Amino acid sequence: MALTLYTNPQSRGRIARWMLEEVGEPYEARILDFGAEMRTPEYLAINPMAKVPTLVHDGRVVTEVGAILGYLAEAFPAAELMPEDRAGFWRWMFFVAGPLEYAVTNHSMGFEAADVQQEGRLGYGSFGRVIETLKGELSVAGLPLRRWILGRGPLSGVAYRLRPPDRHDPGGARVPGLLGPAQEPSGGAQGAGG
Ligand SMILES: N[C@@H](CCC(=O)N[C@@H](CS)C(=O)NCC(=O)O)C(=O)O
Repeated sequence: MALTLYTNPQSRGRIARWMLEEVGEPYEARILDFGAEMRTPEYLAINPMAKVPTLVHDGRVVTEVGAILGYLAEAFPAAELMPEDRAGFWRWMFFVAGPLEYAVTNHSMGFEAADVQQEGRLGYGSFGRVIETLKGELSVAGLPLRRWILGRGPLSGVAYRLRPPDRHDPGGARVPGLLGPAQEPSGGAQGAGG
């Protein structure tokens, strides 16, 4: 069994690395610098997107953070990283990898849909609605996403876009307006806070 993660500490790769730590199996982390090291013929043969992270497990390549997280959760069931609620797991995993990822990225670059027609064409609609959807899910005790982020149950990579600080990157950025990692809102189950 061989697990290799191509990554960079200042990248989404730290999300995959966090998940690997949760899996608990030995793995090799190959740190690639941005730029030339991600564009060598050897690395492009593994990931033609020239991006990190890339996981290689026994010769099989998995790219895309969400896919890596889902793959690891399924490949290592003993780590109990995939909750019984598969519907919630996949729903929120794809929500984070799709709408949340691109809403936050576009927002950070100053791009917003000009009108309701453009919102209709964007898979995430609007940044505001994405954040409100996430806040709504986090604010209701017992719902899967909130439990995975804040609760004591199995830690799930579905929280990955929140980028909690960890020992690989203590300064991880957070989605604005959401709770930080592992903090219960004051008043317990009542709200996601600001
Ligand atoms: N959709 C990819 C995004 C990966 C990605 O954008 N990685 C960035 C770092 S966070 C990267 O490798 N950038 C290097 C470059 O484009 O030169 C995923 O989810 O894994």
